[in-house]
Amino acid sequence: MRGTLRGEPRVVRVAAAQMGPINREHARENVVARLCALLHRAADCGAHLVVFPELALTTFFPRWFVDDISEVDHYYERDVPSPVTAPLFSCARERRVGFCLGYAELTSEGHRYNTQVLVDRDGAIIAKYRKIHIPGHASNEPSRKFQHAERYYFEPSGEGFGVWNAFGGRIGMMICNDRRWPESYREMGLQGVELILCGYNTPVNYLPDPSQDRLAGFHNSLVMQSGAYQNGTFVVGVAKGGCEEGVDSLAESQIIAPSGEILAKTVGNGDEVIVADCDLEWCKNYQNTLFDLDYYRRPEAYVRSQHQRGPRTRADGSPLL
Ligand code: CDV
Repeated sequence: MRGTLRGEPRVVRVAAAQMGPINREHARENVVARLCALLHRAADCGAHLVVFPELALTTFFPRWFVDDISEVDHYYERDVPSPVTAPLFSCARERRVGFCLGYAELTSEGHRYNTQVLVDRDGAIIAKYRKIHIPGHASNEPSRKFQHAERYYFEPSGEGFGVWNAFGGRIGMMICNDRRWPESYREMGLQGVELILCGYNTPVNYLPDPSQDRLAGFHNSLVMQSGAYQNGTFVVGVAKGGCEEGVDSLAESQIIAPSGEILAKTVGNGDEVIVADCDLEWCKNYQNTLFDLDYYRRPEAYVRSQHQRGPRTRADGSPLL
């Protein structure tokens, strides 16, 4: 009979450090001071790892369009750590707390990515992930109340979803819109992921279809809980919430178990820390039973998933191969 074969507990105490708004005029130094304060709060709770939101160093600048992209170069980091972000790395070293941080990256070759790094308890970067599913639009849409021009400001990563040995387990990362796609979780599931870290900025008003607005929180939990359960992994989703520059963003940061249950969830939409003990051995209850991927998956039946982007049908609705 297939069983869980759980070993000795491997507990990572994980903190989700939700942030409230960052406005345009907020200096990077002040934002880093806020991040340090959150890291100290997490450390006071005994956390080993603290997860910050997507684009945690700046306002969510894709909500404005500029014709000359170089005008917004100041929102991007050329180096991390840099003199301005170094204090966060020092805090991490001093408190022996690792962290995961999202920011806009401008490479020396001129590429622009929406990026997240994983930093160990010695303050050293051990992994970098660049966002793959870039939502929104690529040109100015003046009829919108606000822009979501991520497809103008960022290129999609071609590096795929990595999983790294860290914090005594298998850690993966994804960023915001990635969490809505089952492929993100499954790519990491196939590398034995046990803990997925995800920062997000999710406007509550989805302008292309306002009927979804009332469901923003439901959809947020729905995708992360199902991704966790279907791959037997913990998922940590961390928001930059509240009303930032007139745009309301979803909070509801949460830490989800491999059972799909929510272990901790924020109650407000400002700076707030929640903590959960994540015993990575719990993943085995699912990865060695119902979701034993090696035993039960049927990749030979999933013929379209790898190469086909969207539905392809003939006029009569029959599938096109
Ligand atoms: N930053 C994001 O990726 N936001 C998207 C919005 C545009 C839907 C999200 O999936 O939450």
